[in-house]
Amino acid sequence: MSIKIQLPMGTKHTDEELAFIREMGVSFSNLNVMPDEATYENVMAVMERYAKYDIAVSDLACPPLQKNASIILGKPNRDVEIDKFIDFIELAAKVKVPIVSVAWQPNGIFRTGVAARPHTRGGRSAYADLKEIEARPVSNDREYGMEEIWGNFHYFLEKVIPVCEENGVRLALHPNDPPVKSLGGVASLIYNTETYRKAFALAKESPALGMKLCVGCWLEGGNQFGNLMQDIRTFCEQDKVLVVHFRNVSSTLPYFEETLSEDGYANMYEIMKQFVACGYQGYMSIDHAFKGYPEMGGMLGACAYPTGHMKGLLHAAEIETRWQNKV
Ligand SMILES: [Mn+2]
Repeated sequence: MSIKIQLPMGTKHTDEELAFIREMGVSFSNLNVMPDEATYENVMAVMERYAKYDIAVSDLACPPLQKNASIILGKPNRDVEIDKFIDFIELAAKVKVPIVSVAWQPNGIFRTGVAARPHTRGGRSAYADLKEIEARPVSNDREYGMEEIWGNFHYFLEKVIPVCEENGVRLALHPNDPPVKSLGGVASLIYNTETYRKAFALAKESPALGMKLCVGCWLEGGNQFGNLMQDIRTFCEQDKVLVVHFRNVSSTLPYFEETLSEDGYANMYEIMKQFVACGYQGYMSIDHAFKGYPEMGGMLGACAYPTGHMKGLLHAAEIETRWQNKV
């Protein structure tokens, strides 16, 4: 058993794209399903087609439910949206995919832009300047404070965790990105190790709530987020890590660029070795790639090099760890 490499995928890949993914030796996909496609028949048809290319679905996400402003901000229609979330969990169970994505980000990820910056070798990549982000007006009708946001999360957990437990489905909770206390006037749920612990405690330590351990977010926050190496060990030991986002950045906040794995400030080989040493056997993806070029495979083409680099680091880490264990 080894760490399982995955790619974020949609439902409409061409045969050529699926063949390209198979050639990379990537056997798992984090499948994004839009609400109008979220039926048993549709998802099964996609999974059966992908299976012909030896690609299994490791986790499901429905983007409008994954980051749902009505649920997160406690809007009057939140029960309707939570019911849709519950339907999606039941769908995941029916198609035998045991992980569903969630991120408590009503306004998505905050970045200043996507451009070629000093650390990206001319590639167009996302970057964040906290000064610019903090100067923006509120993103919603008003500001939402910490207690209210946690209250809404608690309300969601009480309805959804029992359904997850009954169906054998686990939620993979991603941090708020960038990991700061509030974004666009909305208090962030997860911006450090302590807030993850608080979330797990609120779910009464149910195995139904796990995490997407986004190395990128940890690195953006640096020590403000937590001790990455120690957190990898602790959360692996507690079986909380369902998916890893293996991503590097140029520096910690207040300014960072999303870089190639080998160009950021962190030593990604040491990080990979820590996952291997901790016996992590779940899923791992590059999270984000550069913008790519339309005539060179677009986003999928842009994912190929960093995915290959990540596989190389995994391969080397496994050999080195095995060798060390023998001596
Ligand atoms: Mn991430």
